[in-house]
Amino acid sequence: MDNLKRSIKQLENLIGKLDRNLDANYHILELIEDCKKEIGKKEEELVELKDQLKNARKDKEFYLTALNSLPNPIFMKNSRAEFIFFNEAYQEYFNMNPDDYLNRTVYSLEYLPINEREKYHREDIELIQSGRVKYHEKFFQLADKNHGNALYWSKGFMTEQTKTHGLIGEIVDISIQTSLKNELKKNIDKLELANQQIQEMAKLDYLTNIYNRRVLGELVQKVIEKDEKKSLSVYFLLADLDHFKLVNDNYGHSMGDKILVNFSSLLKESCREKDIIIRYGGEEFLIILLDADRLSAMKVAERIRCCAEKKLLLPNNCSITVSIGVTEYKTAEGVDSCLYRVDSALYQAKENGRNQIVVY
Ligand code: GH3
Ligand code: MG
Ligand code: MG
Repeated sequence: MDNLKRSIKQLENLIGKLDRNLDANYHILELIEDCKKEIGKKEEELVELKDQLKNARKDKEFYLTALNSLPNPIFMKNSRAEFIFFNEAYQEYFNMNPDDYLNRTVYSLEYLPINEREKYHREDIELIQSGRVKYHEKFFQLADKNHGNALYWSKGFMTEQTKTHGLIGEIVDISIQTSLKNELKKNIDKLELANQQIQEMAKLDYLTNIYNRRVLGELVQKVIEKDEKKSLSVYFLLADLDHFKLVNDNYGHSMGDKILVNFSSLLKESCREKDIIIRYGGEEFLIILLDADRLSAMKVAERIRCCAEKKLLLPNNCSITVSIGVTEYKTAEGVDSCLYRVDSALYQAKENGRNQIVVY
């Protein structure tokens, strides 16, 4: 522009010195005028371009500042899948120097195994071409040498006017959420275990530590149904300590408790592991003999009765006796109906004078 102005000045000087015909001078003056107009136009265009450049720089700074203000690591790649931008959060998260990676594709990152590099590069190219989005959870080696659990998100795109392809990605660290989730899972597991233990404890009698009658509904039905498939039968025994009220009255409640605990041990000793012993009421105990027959059930009942007579002794050496009702559980009759029958048998044993067994 300055050169052009200088040339015009020289021309004007020359014209002043020239002694030629007027037509030629006039033509030159016209040319000079055109040039001046052209220069004016160019000057205006230049001012406009300078404004545009200033605005573009302002915009660039604005968008860069915005991207750098984001707390999450952000990166961008060009149409050849080469890194062209990392925000400050990215540089901090990975403790990296952008100059080491700019204008390089993931394929050229030697520290990654070759098969991973190939895979990621292929993915990048595919996303850039298709404009698709990719989203997955990933473990990263972090600046402090720890591993960070993060959500990795990236998307290909194309600008509308210039049809330029690119890719933008974001990393959202979820290490805290992951450790909270793991912590929560551990606590839930502990709670579930505690809950199971509570449920098991709720089935036990606080004094004798054998089952209480809560198990009747669920456990007994289940066990009986399983045993029904066998050729041998299930037998119900209902044992009730005789004149137990007198024990409490004469020796106190704690002596009564002791007898109840001793009787529970005695029952356990007299039965097999698979049989079910339940404290059915205060001094009433239900024994369910699995895989038994009439003779074996009577033998067990008699063993219990004998043991009580011999071992369940009071301080005055008198024994506490037990009356027992015995009955067979009939296939598919239901627990309640069997209980009714065994209770009747027990009642009969009491009626007959106690310290005996009655089979119904
Ligand atoms: P029967 O021969 O007719 O069965 O007479 P019994 O005295 O044994 O029967 P009764 O039903 O009249 O009395 C039962 C007693 O058992 C009354 C109650 O105080 C006592 N008992 C029930 N549960 C407990 C307990 O947990 N501890 C103590 N120490 N006594 C209990
Ligand atoms: Mg009794
Ligand atoms: Mg009773």
